[in-house]
Amino acid sequence: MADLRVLRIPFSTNVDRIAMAAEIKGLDVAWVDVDPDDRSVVRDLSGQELVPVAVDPADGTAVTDSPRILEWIEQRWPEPPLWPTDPGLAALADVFCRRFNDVWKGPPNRMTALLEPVDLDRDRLSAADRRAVDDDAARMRIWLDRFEERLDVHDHLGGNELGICDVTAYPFLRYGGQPLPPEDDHAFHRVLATYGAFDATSHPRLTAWCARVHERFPQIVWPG
Ligand SMILES: N[C@@H](CCC(=O)N[C@@H](CS)C(=O)NCC(=O)O)C(=O)O
Repeated sequence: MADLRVLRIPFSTNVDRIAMAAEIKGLDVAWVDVDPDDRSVVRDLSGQELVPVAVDPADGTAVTDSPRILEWIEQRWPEPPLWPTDPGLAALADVFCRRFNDVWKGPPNRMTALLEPVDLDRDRLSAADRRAVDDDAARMRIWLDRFEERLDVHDHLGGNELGICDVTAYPFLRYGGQPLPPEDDHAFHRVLATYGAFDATSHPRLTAWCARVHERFPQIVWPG
């Protein structure tokens, strides 16, 4: 029997987090591919429609929401740890992840909501919406600089070891540093690729980090 079952759809950033964690832990995952247009199986199992959903095959427990799934995986399979073993560093990692999920994701989500109906053409927005998009674009640019500064001190976002901060951020940040596969037409991913773009000249450490993490998880990146 697999260690866990995970419901997924193609090109899901939040599913990629679980794939990275499972790879670090050496877990055997039974992936269940869900039709993005028919979420009934997700709804029946978990009472909501979003993926990932992790299911414990032993007792059928369904866990939703990638940060909660990551915590559940850490508790269930503690070795090797995703969080730093030092309690102070573990608390800082929690702060980083909480901020990433609750704050960093805000701008690209808001921009997608505004830009998707106009085919990502900023010029077709009202003046107020254009201003909102530009403000969020500026936030994304500033935060790229913060990640770059963070990587000046350490090789990974949470310290010297690859861990929960990288698992949390990489599936999103990578869109800014790698070519988008032509078959990935998610508006959110196009927003990340356009407004979160960086390269070896603008952000050399972030680019090197992206390449390091990509090398560690070659089978996860760009599935499909
Ligand atoms: N907070 C949730 C968000 C889950 C989420 O938004 N999942 C996306 C895929 S990455 C989804 O199912 N979106 C609905 C859709 O694409 O139709 C998590 O972190 O797991």
